[in-house]
Amino acid sequence: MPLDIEVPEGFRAGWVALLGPPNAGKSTLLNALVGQKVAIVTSKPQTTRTQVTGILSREMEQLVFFDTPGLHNRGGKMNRALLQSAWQALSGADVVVLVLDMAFAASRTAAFMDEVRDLAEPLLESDRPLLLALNKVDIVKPKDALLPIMEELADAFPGASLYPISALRTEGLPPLLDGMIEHLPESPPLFPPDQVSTAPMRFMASELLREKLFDATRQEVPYSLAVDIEEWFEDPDTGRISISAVVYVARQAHKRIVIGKDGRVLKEAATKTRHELMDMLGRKVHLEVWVKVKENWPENPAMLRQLGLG
Ligand SMILES: Nc1nc2c(ncn2[C@@H]2O[C@H](COP(=O)(O)OP(=O)(O)OP(=O)(O)O)[C@@H](O)[C@H]2O)c(=O)[nH]1
Ligand SMILES: [Mg+2]
Repeated sequence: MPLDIEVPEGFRAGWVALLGPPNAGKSTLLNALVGQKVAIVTSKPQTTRTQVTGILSREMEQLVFFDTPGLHNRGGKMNRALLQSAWQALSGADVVVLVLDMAFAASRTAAFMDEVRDLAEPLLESDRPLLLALNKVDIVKPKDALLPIMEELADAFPGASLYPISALRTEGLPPLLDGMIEHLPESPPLFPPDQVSTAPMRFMASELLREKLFDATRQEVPYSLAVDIEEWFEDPDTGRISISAVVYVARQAHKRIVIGKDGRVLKEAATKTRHELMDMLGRKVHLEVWVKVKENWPENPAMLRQLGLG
């Protein structure tokens, strides 16, 4: 629903879906476009698990971005739920931006093109305006390695515009933004101009803690982690926020890894999360974290629903 406020003639507002393979840099791009952190980023694939929104308000435009879980073809109940959430973003979008990892494309072109061709059909069928964000060009050497790949992409996505960018270094973003804006409908803003995300702080807190633990653990452990905020209390006198979080893991052995020797892994993750939250909220934060084993939760539909993943 557009907001009922006065705006200049010709104001545009709409929804932009950021889609792409795992680890392509979708969340990094979202944060770069919005100008602050609204989505968590790690070096591991399959970090994002839900549709995350970020809002960019400018003088004449408002862009509402959906960041989505990476598109891939691996099984499992949780993975299926993640894929569904990514493809859902397509139906509500005015423009679709397919984010691709050019460093991967340059080093393993055949594997890259196979992955990308699988995405072409549903994207072209959706009939939405499609832009290709060719990400991570900062680490492609030599630069002319990009040219043959760009030709193959232009063949695979007839009609799509190509934008070489570096989300990490915020390079090449203005032309990409202009490309998105071209396809937005004339509309008043959809959200108040000072709002950067639709996600509540509670969700942000759980995501930040998951990001720190995702980074600190290896192999299957990060994928068996989920964070639930059980309590959020704001002291009306002091303004201090007390948060109680539960980290769910799928096995007893994972619990030991997440806690770490003398509790060090968990303590460090909680401390980093607390500091980042205090910066975001401008308040004192007290954070208490528990780790619980929920056997095989990623295959448990009730648990997936409780965590907002089903
Ligand atoms: N060199 C370089 N690295 C980048 C760039 N953009 C993202 N990265 C890195 O790529 C990794 C994955 O970034 P994310 O933003 O989490 O990727 P994603 O597409 O959201 O991944 P999923 O949520 O797992 O699907 C991180 O280590 C980022 O720092 C870029 O432009 N250049
Ligand atoms: Mg992501």
